[in-house]
Amino acid sequence: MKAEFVKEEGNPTGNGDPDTWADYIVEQDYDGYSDENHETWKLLFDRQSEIVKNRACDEFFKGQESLGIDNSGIPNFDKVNEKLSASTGFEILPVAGLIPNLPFFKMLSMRKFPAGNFIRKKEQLDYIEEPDVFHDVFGHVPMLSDPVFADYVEKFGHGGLRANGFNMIDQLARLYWYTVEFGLMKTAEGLRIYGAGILSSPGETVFSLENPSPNRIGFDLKRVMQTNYRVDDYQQTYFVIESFAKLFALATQDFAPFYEEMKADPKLYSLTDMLDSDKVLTHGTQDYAKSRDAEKA
Ligand code: HBI
Ligand code: FE
Repeated sequence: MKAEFVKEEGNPTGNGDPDTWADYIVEQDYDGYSDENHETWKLLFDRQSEIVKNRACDEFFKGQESLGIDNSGIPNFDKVNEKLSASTGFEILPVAGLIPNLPFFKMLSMRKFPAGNFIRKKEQLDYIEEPDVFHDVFGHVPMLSDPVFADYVEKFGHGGLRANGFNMIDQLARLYWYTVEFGLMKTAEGLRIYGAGILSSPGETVFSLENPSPNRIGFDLKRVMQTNYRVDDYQQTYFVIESFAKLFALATQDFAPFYEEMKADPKLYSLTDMLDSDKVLTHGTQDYAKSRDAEKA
C-alpha cells in the first residue's frame, strides 16, 4: 500500500507568489457532500482511530477531542474554526489541492492552514495523490490546536518565505516533510507519531513505529534539511524529536548560518545514509523498501 499523500519529487507545485495565496481558497460547499462522501469519512475515521490508539502522540487526541472532530461526517470547517481559532488562532481554509510553496508558506505564517475540501473515493481508500479532507483534517488539524506546535508551524511559514531569498526552499520542504508530515516524537511511553502523513495512513502508522525496516534517527536540523525523502511509498528514514518545545526552539534560531554552511558544502543524503554523527535509535534493515523496489523492477 502506498504512502497516503504522494507528492512528486522536486517541486510539483512550483514556488509561486506569496501574495496570491487567497486565489487558491475555494468554498467548502458543505451541502455539496453526498451521503457516500460522509460515509467514506466515517469509514476512514473509524478504521484509523483504532490504529492510532497508543501510536499517536497525546496532543493529537487532545486536539481531536477539543475540536470535536469525530466520525459523524466530514467536519464543517466553519465549526472547526470556531474552536481552532479560539485555541491557537489557526484557521483552516478550503483548497482544491496542493498550492504553490510560497502561498503555502504565507498562509502558515498567518496561521491559516489550507485543507482539501474534497474526499477520496471509496475505491481510493488507501491512496490519494493530493491531500484530501481526511489527510488534512484528520491528520493535520488536531495538531494545530496545540499551542507550541502551532507556534512551530507559524515560525516554519515565516522561515519558508525567508528561505526563498536564500534559494533554500527545497531544504525547508524537507524540514516540513520530516516534521509536520512524517515526524516521530520520543515520549515516556515510547515513540509516538505527530506527522500527519503517517497519522492519516493505516499502513504507515504501524510501519513507522514497529517495523524493523526503516531508520529512526534523532532529529538534527541540518541533517534533515539535507536528507532526501520518498514520495511514492513509506519513508525509509524517520527523524525523532524530544518535544515540540525543542522543535520550536530549533525553528526560532537564525537559519542564515546553516544556509551558508550548506551552500559551502552542498549535500543530499540518500534515503538510507547513516552518518557517524547520527543519534541512531534504529538502524533499519530496509527490507520493506528492498521488497517493494524488487516488485517494481
Ligand atoms: N499545498 N494544500 C497544500 N498542502 C500542503 O501540505 C502543501 C501544499 N503546497 C506545498 C507543500 N505542502 C510542500 O511544498 C511543503 O513541503 C512545503
Ligand atoms: Fe499534509
